[in-house]
Amino acid sequence: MTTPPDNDPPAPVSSEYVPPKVWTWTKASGGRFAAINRPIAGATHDKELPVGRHPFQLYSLGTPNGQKVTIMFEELLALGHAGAEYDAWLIRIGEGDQFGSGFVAANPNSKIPALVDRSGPSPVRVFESGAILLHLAEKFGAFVPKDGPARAECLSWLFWQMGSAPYLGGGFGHFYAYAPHKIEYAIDRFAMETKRQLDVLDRRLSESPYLAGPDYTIADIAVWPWYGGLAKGLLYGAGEFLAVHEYRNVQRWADTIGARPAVKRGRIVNRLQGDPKSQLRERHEASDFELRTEDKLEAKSA
Ligand SMILES: N[C@@H](CCC(=O)N[C@@H](CS)C(=O)NCC(=O)O)C(=O)O
Repeated sequence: MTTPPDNDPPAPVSSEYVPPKVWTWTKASGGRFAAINRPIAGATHDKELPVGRHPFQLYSLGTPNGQKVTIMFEELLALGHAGAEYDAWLIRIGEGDQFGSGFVAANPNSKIPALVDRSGPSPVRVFESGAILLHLAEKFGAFVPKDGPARAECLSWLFWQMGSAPYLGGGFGHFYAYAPHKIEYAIDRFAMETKRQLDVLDRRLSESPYLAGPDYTIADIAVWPWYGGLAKGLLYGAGEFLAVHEYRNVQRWADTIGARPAVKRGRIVNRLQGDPKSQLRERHEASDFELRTEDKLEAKSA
């Protein structure tokens, strides 16, 4: 038997999937999101987006990516920026709302969150949660340092989140919680990367109260819904598996941010899961927080 040279790929095990020459979309991939996954972009149906009376129109869902933006709006309003009033419309991604023509015009990538800024002479679309946070931070001069090393640090952590969270959500979360089969190789690979990312955060937060330094910024607002949720055992039921309690500095930071009143409000907007008392399906007025979904449903059916 000859030893293969180092650069040869390992020989496939006989039961292994052998990719064809050209991939084709012949069957649903299985798993939790099989019904909405497709290999082509663009709209599947005509549907205009509703427009409310506030300067900002947000089309979203209360997932970690959606929460970033509603937390940002609630923080801006809490700071006294009345110009940050917003309508938060519910986009049900499980039902394909993200493929309606109006949504695709707001975000050609067909993913929540999508924002239409109507505060100026003509509407401006903004998509990708990081771009939305930066757009709002610059517009209101809040939650982003103006210049210098502090700004560079803030943007570095903001973009760290954009690059890192797909390994947590699309990688670890998908294979640990949603894939139709448990594949050890995939879970192992992404658990390792997720723990490495938690350690990156933990080390940074051992030297600094917030990610960008002494102040709470859009970097924290972007990272908290993903990694704060993970640290508190709220994502994928994976707290014990990943031993999240070991990341003490992430725990401290997650608790501090979670206690902010604006965060408590923002995280329940457009939410469809969990305790009905902590779901505010759409937000059009500040007073909507006083009357949660369950109470509204009861009031309607009475
Ligand atoms: N990088 C994007 C990610 C957005 C994203 O993945 N959104 C998901 C929900 S959390 C979505 O809309 N998925 C619908 C789909 O893939 O069809 C951002 O930060 O805005």
